Amino acid sequence: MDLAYQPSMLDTVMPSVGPLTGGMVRHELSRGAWVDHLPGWVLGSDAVLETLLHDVDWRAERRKMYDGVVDVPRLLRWYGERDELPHPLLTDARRQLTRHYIEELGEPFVTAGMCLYRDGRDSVAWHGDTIGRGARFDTMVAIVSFGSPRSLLLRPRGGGDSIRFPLGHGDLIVMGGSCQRTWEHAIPKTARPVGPRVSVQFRPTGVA
Ligand SMILES: O=C(O)CCC(=O)C(=O)O
Repeated sequence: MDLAYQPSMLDTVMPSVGPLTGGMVRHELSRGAWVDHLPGWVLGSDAVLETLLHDVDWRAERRKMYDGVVDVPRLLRWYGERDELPHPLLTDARRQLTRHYIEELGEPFVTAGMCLYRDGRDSVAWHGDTIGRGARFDTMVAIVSFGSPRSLLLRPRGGGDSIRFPLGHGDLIVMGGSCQRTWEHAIPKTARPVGPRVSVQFRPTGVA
């Protein structure tokens, strides 16, 4: 698998996360959903991306569709509550997110779901994270993005205009409130020549 990523000449610092206050902007959506967006939260993202691309045992999945079985167009890896994350920056990021949101969320972020979009043909279709508690209760999903910029689209469940958030190297987006059950999100395919992108999603227990 060729996962060449052009590192940034300026991104040579040790991986670290910045403050979660200041540059973060909350976008109130509708029906109690909101999104917090903080571009450039992680510094030194090249080193983290390098580890994610080459040290994670990415898994391909297949999904039943109509009368056939198709490849899921992205690779996946799930880290449970007790699993060691592949880069210490991610453990620190999860800790900082928990510290920042604990009053509003009422519980820590514990799991880390990871997706590798190898190029612009990889994508995820419209969905909410409603397999677990997100189907019935307000919750949060915090996503840190590494690698080539891709767009995260959000639209109200049942129809309506979509909103686009560009997610670049080291950017943070947090979907909160009723977002998983009243809105849907997607990463569409793109014809632009893009390199790999890894999405790291932190969730509380029982949210998937
Ligand atoms: O790639 C992303 O940032 C979004 C991932 C996502 O929506 C999911 O895996 O449920």
